Amino acid sequence: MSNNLILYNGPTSPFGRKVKIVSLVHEINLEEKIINVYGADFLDKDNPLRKIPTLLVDNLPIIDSDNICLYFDSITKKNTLFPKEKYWQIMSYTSVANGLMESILERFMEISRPDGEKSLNFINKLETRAFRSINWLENNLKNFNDNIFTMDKIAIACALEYTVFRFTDKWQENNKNLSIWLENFQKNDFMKSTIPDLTLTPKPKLS
Ligand SMILES: N[C@@H](CCC(=O)N[C@@H](CS)C(=O)NCC(=O)O)C(=O)O
Repeated sequence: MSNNLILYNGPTSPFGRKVKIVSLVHEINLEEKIINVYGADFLDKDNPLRKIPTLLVDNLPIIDSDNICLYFDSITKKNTLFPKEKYWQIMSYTSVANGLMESILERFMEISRPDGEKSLNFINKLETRAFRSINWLENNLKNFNDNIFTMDKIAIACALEYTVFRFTDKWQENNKNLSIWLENFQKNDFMKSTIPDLTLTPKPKLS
């Protein structure tokens, strides 16, 4: 008998998009509940971090997008997105993509603060880290620009698109190869069907 899967997700989360894409690619049957995480007290008993995505497998919570992707990969009959020969590289590139998402998300939270509470130093640090990560991806493109379909590619594409949605597309001028790579990757149906609806952005809870 198969498990009952409930995925708590948000309308614009890049971490949630990554998980959603893996569920589509792996044809995982689940019930997705789009919630406003900033008011989701009910989530605390399963995930004390109160973050999305959170997956419930029957009563077992799986916390953090990477763990959820690995779980889906472990139950699918499709090809793995984490082939053994490239495992550590895939995990590390996925972590860079996650860090880029985090920088852009934190920057958005910081600029949403009222004047007087924002830290320009912190915003600068996050922007510098984001551009440094994108340049690094451009410089290391040959390591993930191959014909094997792996997890890092999904994470990198979600992170770059999120950067464009929430911050800037300026990086595309200086990172032409990465930009072309993204343009091609965006043609996948799973990218088109998961474009976030930014009009549904929940108002972040800043304290
Ligand atoms: N490391 C986590 C990060 C998830 C995350 O930061 N989710 C954000 C939405 S994009 C969230 O739930 N934020 C709620 C909050 O910080 O209060 C993962 O990979 O799942």
